[in-house]
Amino acid sequence: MAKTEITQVRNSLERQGLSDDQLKAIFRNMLLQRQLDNRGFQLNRQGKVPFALGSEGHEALQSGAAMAFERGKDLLAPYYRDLGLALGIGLTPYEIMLSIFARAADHNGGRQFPNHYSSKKAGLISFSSILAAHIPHAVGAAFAMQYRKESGRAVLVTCGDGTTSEGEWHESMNFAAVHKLPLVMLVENNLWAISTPLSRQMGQPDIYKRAEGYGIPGEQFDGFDPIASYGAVKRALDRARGGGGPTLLEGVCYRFLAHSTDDNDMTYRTRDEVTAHRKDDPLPRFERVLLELGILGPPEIDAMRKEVLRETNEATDRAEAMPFPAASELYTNLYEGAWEPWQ
Ligand SMILES: Cc1ncc(C[n+]2csc(CCOP(=O)(O)OP(=O)(O)O)c2C)c(N)n1
Ligand SMILES: [Mg+2]
Repeated sequence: MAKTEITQVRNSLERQGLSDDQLKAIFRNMLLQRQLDNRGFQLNRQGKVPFALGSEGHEALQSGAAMAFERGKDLLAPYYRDLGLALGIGLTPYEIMLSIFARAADHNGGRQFPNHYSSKKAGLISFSSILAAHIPHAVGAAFAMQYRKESGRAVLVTCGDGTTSEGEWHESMNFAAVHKLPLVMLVENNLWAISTPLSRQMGQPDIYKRAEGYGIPGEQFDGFDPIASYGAVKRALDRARGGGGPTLLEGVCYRFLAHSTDDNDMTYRTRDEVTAHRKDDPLPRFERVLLELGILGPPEIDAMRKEVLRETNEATDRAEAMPFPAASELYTNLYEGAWEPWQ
């Protein structure tokens, strides 16, 4: 690794004020995210879950962003690829596994799509699979915070690059800008929207530049660097919490795996392209930074890896042993009272 990369985080200012413990927590989150990701794919191949989605390549972006989230105050309106954000704001591997296995004890009663987490306690808003549908909800939550004069709070809403082509995305950004809402729109630009590359998605590939059109601040950062992500999200959330209005952020990363277990990415992109991005894999890159800085040594990293695997195994076994929702619950939370649609 180039020496300059190390010196970038050597002093506390460039560490964006992150303590050693926070840097360790970020790395641990990244390891856990990748382990749980892999487990989802394994369970799918074993025929135990019908579907899994990976966030490989998004670990740095999400774990850094989660460190800027204030638990008990802020709200998170994520999208389906936000495993690291969910873990980073306090969801446990067991809660993640309950969602993947669609068990009754899941916060959505095992009735949501896998990877669509929610947690009232953690401030994680339940979201839809319909791209961008959650963004007006996030704007509504930010409007409520402003209306109720709840200063010191903000909404962090995320989406992928492809989702920025949706009408709701524009409408939400415009409304948030006009009303100076406490909102941070974090776009996780992984260069693909299933099989659609960025070049077929938009004429201007720098998504953050659209901020100027809304009259709000915009910032782009290296999504493979968790410290850069933390810094950008922290600045934007602080501004939003202090009444300074919304910000558009763009973290540039890469989707290393296929979109989900349901597609073969080799039908629309080349192995060479994926390999070229792999050399920037955020996990080994951040590990080298922590080793060079002396924040973690090889034995500690080894122990952390084992602990993360143990935690993943335990969460998998525990969730798998739980019951599915009862058939009698099929219409629960859908229809008022005891009304049954077939009557
Ligand atoms: C309105 C709508 N159109 C299409 C889809 C199908 N779909 C699901 S994910 C996806 C790609 C989204 O790409 P992006 O926003 O870049 O997020 P990424 O999956 O790359 O993280 C598409 C087209 C959908 N869920 N909703
Ligand atoms: Mg994408």
